[in-house]
Amino acid sequence: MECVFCKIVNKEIPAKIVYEDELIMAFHDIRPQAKIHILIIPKEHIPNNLYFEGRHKALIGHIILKANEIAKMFEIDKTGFRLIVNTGPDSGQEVFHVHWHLLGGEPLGKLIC
Ligand code: D5M
Repeated sequence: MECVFCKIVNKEIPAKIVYEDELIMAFHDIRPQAKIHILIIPKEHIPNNLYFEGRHKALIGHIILKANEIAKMFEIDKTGFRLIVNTGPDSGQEVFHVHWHLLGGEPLGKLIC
């Protein structure tokens, strides 16, 4: 299996895991772009946002709600945070196992949208 995030799910390579349940995992990004930079992934290998199907609706909701809990865990719920899902070449997606970037802990700068 070549997918680096599947290897983290299977505990074949280490990660600084901050949350895990039967469906998802969250761990520190190895190349943080902000003071707090957590990646939230489904355990199922789904290459990117385009591959979600109707059966994933509950999983997607679960991830969004857990993102709020993880933000509270890191005390960035009051100061604010950003959730990003890069999808495809123009987004710069590097790891083709869908993931949410949870960024915060400092002012992040305004995006154009
Ligand atoms: O983001 C992919 C992100 O994944 C990027 O910020 C680095 C991070 N990454 C890559 N390998 C690891 C490991 N092994 N642990 C933790 N974080 C990792 P993308 O949206 O695909 O550009």
